[in-house]
Amino acid sequence: MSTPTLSSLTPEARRLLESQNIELPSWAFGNSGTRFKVFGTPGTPRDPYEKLADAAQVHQYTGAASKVSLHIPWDLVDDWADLRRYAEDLGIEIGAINSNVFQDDDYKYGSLCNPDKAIRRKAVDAHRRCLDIMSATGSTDLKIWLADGTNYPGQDSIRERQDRLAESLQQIYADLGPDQRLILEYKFFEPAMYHTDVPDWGTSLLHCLALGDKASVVLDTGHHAPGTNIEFIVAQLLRVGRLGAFDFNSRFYADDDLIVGAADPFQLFRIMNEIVAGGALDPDSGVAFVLDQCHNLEAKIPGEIRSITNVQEATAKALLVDRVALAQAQRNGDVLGANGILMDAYNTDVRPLLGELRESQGLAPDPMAAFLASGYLERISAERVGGQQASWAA
Ligand code: AOS
Ligand code: ZN
Ligand code: ZN
Repeated sequence: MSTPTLSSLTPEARRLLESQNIELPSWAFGNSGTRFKVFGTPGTPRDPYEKLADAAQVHQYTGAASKVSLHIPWDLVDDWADLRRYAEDLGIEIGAINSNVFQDDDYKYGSLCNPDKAIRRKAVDAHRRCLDIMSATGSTDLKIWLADGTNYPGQDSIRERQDRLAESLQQIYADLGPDQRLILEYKFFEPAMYHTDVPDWGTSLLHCLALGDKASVVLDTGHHAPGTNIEFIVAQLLRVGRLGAFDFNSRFYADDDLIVGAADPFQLFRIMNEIVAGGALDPDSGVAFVLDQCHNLEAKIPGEIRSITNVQEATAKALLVDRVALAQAQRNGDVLGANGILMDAYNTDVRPLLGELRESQGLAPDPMAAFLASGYLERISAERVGGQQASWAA
């Protein structure tokens, strides 16, 4: 394939690439680590305002990351209207609100699935508070990931936990505003080790279908067993109109939360290929592209910039796939021809194209170099003392 340029793209491919927006997680800017050690990074934000300021840097240099997800209660503030204004002044918006019902002692045996009705009510109320925060911040997505599950066979009834989950989700769903939706994430294990209450896309989808049109599945790329064909799940959820959002990251072993596209750029391309083929790249498609990552060793703002450019590269390659020729090869049973068409697109260097795109948007062609030259990291390292951890867990 010849080197692509902006003018060689179809107008539709160019529009889609220009309008691509990837949401950033507030927790990526806080210190994080493993259960062995949390290494601090100089300049780490001390509150949600500073997390937003850092996120705005990522958007300033990439032009493709104008939203920030918040995690509640990690990101609690006194005045939500004030935080919203602050974000708007920075040129960004508040994205999904992530409910956190896994840190209180009360949630030891689960939250929405807990055998104790009073604790289930407490967890439902925590989600209602998230809905209030969404109304105050203009956020439309309530993102639910549950740590619920059991560690030992017989510890609790798997079946009854599903019934409790359905009932709790129904109570939350009933309180959604007209422009709000509920998106339900799945994860095959951890922290529960024997069974997890929402372990896979099928379980999430069943609950979403039972709830109604305003419920969709969140696919976190790190939450699958090794070898899982994630692009199949993408295609299937798009087919039934229930892919609500991605949590992008990379895994080598488990839920590693490394930079998206770092471990397996080919997998990321295959996922974006299904997105493009399914018409889901358009910002109005209802699929939110969100990062869910932690930067334990690397600097956080550059880590997020690299993540955005990795997603953009995979997307640009997916947009280069010659879909007419591919359909023809597929119809003709031309196995190697069809595979070759995908590989041609994957093996194309799209970095010059993306540089050209950024320049056409008034940005520097290399966002990482431009950010590193700006002096922002040095300034926050000198100004901020006592950075906040991404989570309360050590
Ligand atoms: C947990 O493994 C999930 O990926 C959630 O999305 C979680 O809320 C996020 O990773 C922050 O811990
Ligand atoms: Zn996630
Ligand atoms: Zn995760």
